Amino acid sequence: MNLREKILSGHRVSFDEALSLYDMDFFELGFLADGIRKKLHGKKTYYNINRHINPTNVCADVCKFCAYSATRKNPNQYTMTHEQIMEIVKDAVSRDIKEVHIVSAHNPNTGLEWYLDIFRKIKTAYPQLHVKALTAAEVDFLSREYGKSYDEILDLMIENGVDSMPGGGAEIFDEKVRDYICKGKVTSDQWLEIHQKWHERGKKSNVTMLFGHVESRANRIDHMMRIRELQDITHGFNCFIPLVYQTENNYLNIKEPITANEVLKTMAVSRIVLDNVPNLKAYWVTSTVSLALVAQEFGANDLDGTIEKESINSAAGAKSANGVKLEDFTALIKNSGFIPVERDSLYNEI
Ligand code: V47
Repeated sequence: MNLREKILSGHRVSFDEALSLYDMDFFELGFLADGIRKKLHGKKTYYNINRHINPTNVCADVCKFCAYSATRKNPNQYTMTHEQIMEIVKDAVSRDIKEVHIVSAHNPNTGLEWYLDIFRKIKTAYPQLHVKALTAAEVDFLSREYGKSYDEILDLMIENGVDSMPGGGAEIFDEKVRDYICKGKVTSDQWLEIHQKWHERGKKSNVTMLFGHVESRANRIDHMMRIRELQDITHGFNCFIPLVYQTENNYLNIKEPITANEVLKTMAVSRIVLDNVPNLKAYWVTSTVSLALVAQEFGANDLDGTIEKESINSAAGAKSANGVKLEDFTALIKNSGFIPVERDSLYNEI
């Protein structure tokens, strides 16, 4: 059986086969990924109505790719009060927003309670609102900073109202690349361990991959393989999100942004490799809306959401600071030949 037949008949691909997909004819690769997408989701493209909140940019860690952290290139430090965060949430709820996605830098000055109490305050005021919060990188930071185990932090998150975990902080799992781009942050094994523990509590999460910087194609496949292996055990990842590296205002100094062709290939390869992760998100914030629409034909079935305010990727050059209008978003999906379907945070259709 050749690789094409193997994929068409639903067999799992090996590391070497996955790597060779990058050399396949571009449209053939797209066709194979699209076939898997169609089997799983037909022509539906999911989105949700969400609000990103990034409550502080003060960070104890130093990641070369990051333009958001206030410690170096960005001198404008901020830390929101809980009252300010609650104002944003109140406004979001009044406009029928279903999810808040709360991710912060690793601020050593706030205390553990500042990180956790806000979830309880949100849940108490708005029990129906889905709280997606704290990346595994933040969990690791809080555990180190406050002398608590991962188990203790994860239990505290649940007690305080966190519903699911976002997929940030995964970056690239290869240890050599990771050492170069974000030395000192949560390790790959720790990132996976934290998500495994979260899944063992019956909870769901997402998983990202930051690509288009110094990593090789083999590093990307290795990243996907490690996700596939854990997913076989826990089945806790809802969605894979390849994040296209944004080049501005950071210390990686990548001169040439990744090509659209390579982004689409990576989307398609991930749809084929991650046969046990149900959803593939084309995160328009980092890919641009236009490319995210094309990615729908290369395996992607989720375009994230309206976002409203975004600080991490827009600091590095993404045109996402003010989100997109819902009517525009759904019209774009329809006009590209797909069916926009609103979902909740756990991928139930609304
Ligand atoms: O982990 C930082 C990335 C991530 C840059 O789970 C950059 O639904 C590109 O994880 N260029 C945070 N990316 C965002 C994130 C996320 C986003 C949307 C949805 C979900 C989800 C998760 O942003 C970080 C890091 O990998 N990032 N700097 C940059 N220059």
